[in-house]
Amino acid sequence: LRDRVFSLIGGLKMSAGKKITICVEGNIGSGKTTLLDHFAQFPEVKTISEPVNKWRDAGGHNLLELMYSDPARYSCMFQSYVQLTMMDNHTAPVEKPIKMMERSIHSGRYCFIENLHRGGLMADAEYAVLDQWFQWITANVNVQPDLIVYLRTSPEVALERIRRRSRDEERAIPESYVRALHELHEDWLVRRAQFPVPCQVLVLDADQDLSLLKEEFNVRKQEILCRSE
Ligand code: DCP
Repeated sequence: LRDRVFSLIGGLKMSAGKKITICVEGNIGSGKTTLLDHFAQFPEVKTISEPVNKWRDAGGHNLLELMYSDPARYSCMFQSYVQLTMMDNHTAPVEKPIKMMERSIHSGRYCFIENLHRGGLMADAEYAVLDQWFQWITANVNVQPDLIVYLRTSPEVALERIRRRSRDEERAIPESYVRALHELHEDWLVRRAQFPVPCQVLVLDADQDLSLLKEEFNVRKQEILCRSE
């Protein structure tokens, strides 16, 4: 099993006692929370959900709402807070051998900040400042994942799930926004077109119904957790 896991992961080096960080990535609505909830049952895993509740209540301010209501005005403020809360999650000490996080500071930079800037919703100067923060953090703080699990969806499925769950703040998300985010995830993690991929990537087909996806998580649990024993 150990050999199979290592060959599937493609050379991920594990030494006894080393703690592993897994980041779960994918478009909005791809099923990241479902994967994290599923893995929370395993004793060797500490799951850290995305700090979306912090984003909805930062000193009494709903930053997510502000960002969607006026992205040109608030997206820089919002993404700077995302970077802070993601850095907090990356550096949070855990007792268990495996930390599983929803998203990362990397998708914040390469997918969301990039998308907002390219879409004309973030000024060049704001983009430059956020990028310098990102460069400083990645050079000076340990925000390095050991494995990314990419929940790959088609934009249509992501849109359908976003509509179905109807989170208040996300009602006005345009279809083009989700499509553009899809392309950026693909550019980053599959086509490897422009930005550095910080670690090994495991791609899962997340278009399937979430109950089937849970079965796939079970089947591929070893691969995802990449335990050494
Ligand atoms: N978001 C953002 N910028 C980021 C990260 C997230 O604008 N750097 C936004 C997009 C969503 C909300 O925050 O409106 C939460 O997005 P996620 O895709 O990270 O989380 P979900 O709960 O949508 O994931 P899933 O449905 O896969 O569980």
